[in-house]
Amino acid sequence: MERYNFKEFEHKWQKIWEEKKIFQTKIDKNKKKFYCLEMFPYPSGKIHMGHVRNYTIGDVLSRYKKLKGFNVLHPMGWDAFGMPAENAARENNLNPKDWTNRNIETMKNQLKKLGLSIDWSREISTCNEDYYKHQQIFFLELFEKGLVYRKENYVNWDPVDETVLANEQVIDGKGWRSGAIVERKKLSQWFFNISKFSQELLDGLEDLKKWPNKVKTMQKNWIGKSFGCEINFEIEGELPVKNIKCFTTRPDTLFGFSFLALSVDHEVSNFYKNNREFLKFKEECSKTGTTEEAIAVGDKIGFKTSLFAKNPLKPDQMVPVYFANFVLMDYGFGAVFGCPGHDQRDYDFAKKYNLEIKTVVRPYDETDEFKVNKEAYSGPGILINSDFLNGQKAPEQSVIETIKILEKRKIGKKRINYRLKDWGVSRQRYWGCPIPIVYDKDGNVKAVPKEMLPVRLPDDINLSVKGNPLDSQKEWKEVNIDGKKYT
Ligand code: ANZ
Repeated sequence: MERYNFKEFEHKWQKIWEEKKIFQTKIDKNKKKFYCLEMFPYPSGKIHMGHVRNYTIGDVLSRYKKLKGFNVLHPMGWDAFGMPAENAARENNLNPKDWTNRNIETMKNQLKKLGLSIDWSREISTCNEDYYKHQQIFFLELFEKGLVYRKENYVNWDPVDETVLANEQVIDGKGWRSGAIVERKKLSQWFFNISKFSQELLDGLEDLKKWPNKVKTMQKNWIGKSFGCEINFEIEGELPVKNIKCFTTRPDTLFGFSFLALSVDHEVSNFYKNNREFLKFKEECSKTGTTEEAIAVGDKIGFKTSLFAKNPLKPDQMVPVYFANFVLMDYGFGAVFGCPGHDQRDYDFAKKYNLEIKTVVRPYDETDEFKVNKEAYSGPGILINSDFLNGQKAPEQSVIETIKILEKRKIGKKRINYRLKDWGVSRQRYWGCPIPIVYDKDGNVKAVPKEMLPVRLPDDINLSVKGNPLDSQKEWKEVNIDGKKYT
């Protein structure tokens, strides 16, 4: 069996590159077409077979296009910032920069040995300041246009890694890397205002003619457009709460209303912040996990408030207001009107707390005597037990008709909701691109002037402190802009 001599192999390739410079990208103006391939690995250590497989595909395409007379650009990028580098550096008593650059060197040498046609004169690394300077410029341009903003938001907090986790990184209520029980924490964070473009993103899917339908459907669901209305419910009880707004896609089921449910983070929770029972309940809720899937399959639990909500279409009916674990704070208004007959989550909740289950929609092939049994009925049909709405076709006709009535009576109005959320940029740790924003002594935000960019990460860092190592970098944190002090 033939054995490869890698040293010889590497040497041979290096010679070819150096002598003939065959992979230096030169643009030939006579060639009409331009073809670009790109790879962007995370420099985790050494390359593995997954890299080899994917990069071979790029290499084959690049060579093929070159032979076909295209101008080919085959660059290389390192996605080099991120927490794993910081954690690995901490474990190995190294600086994240050294750890990352060492990995880049190793992986680069391995890729060179493979003889891939990468143009190494076109190499970037996201942790180099000549790269992240542009990232900071982009950030400031978005900031100037109001497309990036700061707000307080509930986040999944990993108390061990001391960082924010995306919903996808919370598995069974625990941090995917540390295994610690994830807490919900309110933090002030920066957001990209991507939800402003929800409709545009949705429309843009139509232009992606060659994309598989499966992928387009996933994108569509991710954007998640819902047509419905907001309803302003009148509230009675011992607390100074007069109204609560809910978003609903099924206002036509209002005659089946039997409770109103709030997220544990809804502003009404402020009245319960010293209530031991409520705090215990809130803790219980955080154990369910924070993803929509976890909430959907988990037990539905509630905490009864002293408030009651009035049915806007049937003013003599008052229903109890609960906090419930299945209501999300960051969708609609963080409040839901419960209709157990026609929504399964509401059905499970009503069964557990012995609340009324009213049938207000019957399937087309049933009589008006139809009663939901064992599970909610969410299919199409005819409205029943709904006074002046009886006989309407649900949902296509009945939803629109009910919205008209609610609008006329000034109780609600038409609303389109998107599930797509603004993109939070979490920077609680050291090894990432510094956000080019500073604060004056009153906490007011100031953009770092572009001439002062890049805001460099300090090299000399003590990783053994708990939390964000940048917090203890006093000298680095304090800056003087136009004679004024900022941090
Ligand atoms: C009452 C109702 C009756 C509903 C019924 C459905 C069926 P999509 O389609 O995903 O937009 N909802 C509203 N805000 C919520 C929140 N913050 N957390 C959890 N659920 C929330 O879903 C819209 C429906 O999700 C809304 O319509 C509301 O329940 C619920 F027979 O209102 B519905």
